[in-house]
Amino acid sequence: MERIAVLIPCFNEEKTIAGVVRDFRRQLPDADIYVYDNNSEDGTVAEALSAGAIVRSEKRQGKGNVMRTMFKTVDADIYVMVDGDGTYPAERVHDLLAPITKDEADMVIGSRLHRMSESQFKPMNRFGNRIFLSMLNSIFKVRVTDLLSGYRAFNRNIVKSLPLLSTGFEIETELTIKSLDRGFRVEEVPIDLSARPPGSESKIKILRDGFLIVETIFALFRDYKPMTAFGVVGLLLMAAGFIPGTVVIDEFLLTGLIYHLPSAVLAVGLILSGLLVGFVGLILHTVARRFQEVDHRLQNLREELFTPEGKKRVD
Ligand SMILES: Nc1nc2c(ncn2[C@@H]2O[C@H](COP(=O)(O)OP(=O)(O)OP(=O)(O)O)[C@@H](O)[C@H]2O)c(=O)[nH]1
Ligand SMILES: [Mg+2]
Repeated sequence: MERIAVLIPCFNEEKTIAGVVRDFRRQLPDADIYVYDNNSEDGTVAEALSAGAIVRSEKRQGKGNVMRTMFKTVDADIYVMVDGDGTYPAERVHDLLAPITKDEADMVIGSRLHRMSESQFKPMNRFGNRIFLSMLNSIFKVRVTDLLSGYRAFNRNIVKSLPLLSTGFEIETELTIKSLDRGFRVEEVPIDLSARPPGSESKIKILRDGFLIVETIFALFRDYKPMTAFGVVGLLLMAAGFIPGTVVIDEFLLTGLIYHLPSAVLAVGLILSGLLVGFVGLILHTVARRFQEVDHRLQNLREELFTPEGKKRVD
């Protein structure tokens, strides 16, 4: 019998949280349902308790902070993560769980943007999602359709081994990229998103959270694909250096002399900077590779020492 934990990060969701807890209780009668409150100022805690959830609190504000605490402290075989705003369909949880229980995936994303989904997205959120997705798909060649979904299922292995650092809404981007980079099996299941009920408030601040997500994508690009990130900048610098460079070379070939000394200095400077940046990329690439190997060995070690349920293997 596998222990399932439903994890609900929550901040001021008194209107909807009780309904979410009850819906999941109905679908998964034996699961432990955790509501992780983050300094809510309304009746969220009381509502969650009255609906029968296990309520825990996290002082450090932000969905990322809460998720990291949940992943660290909650003990289960399978994890379901869902928002507390009642916008994700609880009855679809079985479809999210199926690939995990059959051991066909490590993480299943409930995709709101799948072509089979009929989601009630705010136009701005849909637009933002599309932009981030095309950035990510072009950099990392991932083939997910919903990067930022808050409805996911995980097995214990991925929950306990991903090193997550984000504090806010950028955690979902980090989660997706780090899972794919480490070779975890990621699947998507189409789901329909409904709108927040009237009176409940969105916690997303489009500008601030949008910037944070872009920043996260760039940071992951730098750390996980350094050769490409630095290589592109290096090539651009070198290409820029060739512009004054050709003038000088042309002149030298024609006259045997260099009159445009500043152009020559500029060309050399740009090309050397480009080379330098390129080499930084090469070094970081090698370092990142070696860390990937260490990561892989740690993962193997973990599998040798612990069962998938997290019990120590005895010899
Ligand atoms: N614990 C905790 N949860 C948060 C925080 N900010 C947001 N959440 C929760 O994260 C979930 C997602 O937040 P939402 O505001 O619904 O974000 P969204 O789903 O992307 O956007 P909308 O549904 O359109 O508002 C909700 O359950 C929120 O209560 C926070 O600082 N701490
Ligand atoms: Mg929401």
